[in-house]
Amino acid sequence: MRSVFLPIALALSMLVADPAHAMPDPADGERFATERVEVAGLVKHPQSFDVAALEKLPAVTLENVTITGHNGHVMRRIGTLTGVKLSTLLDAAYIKVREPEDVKKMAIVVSASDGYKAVFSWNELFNSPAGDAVVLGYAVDGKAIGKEEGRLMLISAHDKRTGPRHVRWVKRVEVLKITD
Ligand SMILES: Nc1nc2c(c(=O)[nH]1)N[C@H]1C(S)=C(S)[C@@H](COP(=O)(O)O)O[C@H]1N2
Ligand SMILES: [Mo]
Repeated sequence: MRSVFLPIALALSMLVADPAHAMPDPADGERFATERVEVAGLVKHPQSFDVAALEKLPAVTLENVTITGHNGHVMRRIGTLTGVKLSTLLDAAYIKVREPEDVKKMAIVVSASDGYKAVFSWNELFNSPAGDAVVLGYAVDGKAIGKEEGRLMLISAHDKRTGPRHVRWVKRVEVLKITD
């Protein structure tokens, strides 16, 4: 008996520990899919970009991206993700910098339409190799991303665990300056 129930109990406890691990069901896709991303906060040109506008910016393609959960297990493998570096998007909106000291205190918050959020720092995006792999994607394997996680999805491919900063249904990118 134990040999049957132990694996089931373990599997259930993992689900309870992180319910967000499962791919969303199609109804969530209908509710949360986004067509455009708004770039806001400390930028000179706040604006929103739909897929067509994003396609006009310099594109990058990440290859063989693995989505791993917070405890390291592989959840999914993506052949290619095509999109725009988050730094390129922020350059298009032009971050407001009054003095060089400002950027050290800047945080970039990527929010999804279901309330999910991931945070980056200015130095991480613009002054570290990690930033080269932070991509707002609009195509997976050369095809538009479906409603179940698109149409806009962000990945930080050089993270040790890529799940936590894999953001489905991206809606907003906001530049903040941390003040104390
Ligand atoms: N918008 C949104 N993105 C999200 C989540 C979420 O709940 N909402 N869950 C995250 C978590 S906890 C993980 S581990 C990965 C899971 O990626 P997958 O659904 O591609 O396996 O997505 C992340 N992205
Ligand atoms: Mo997760």
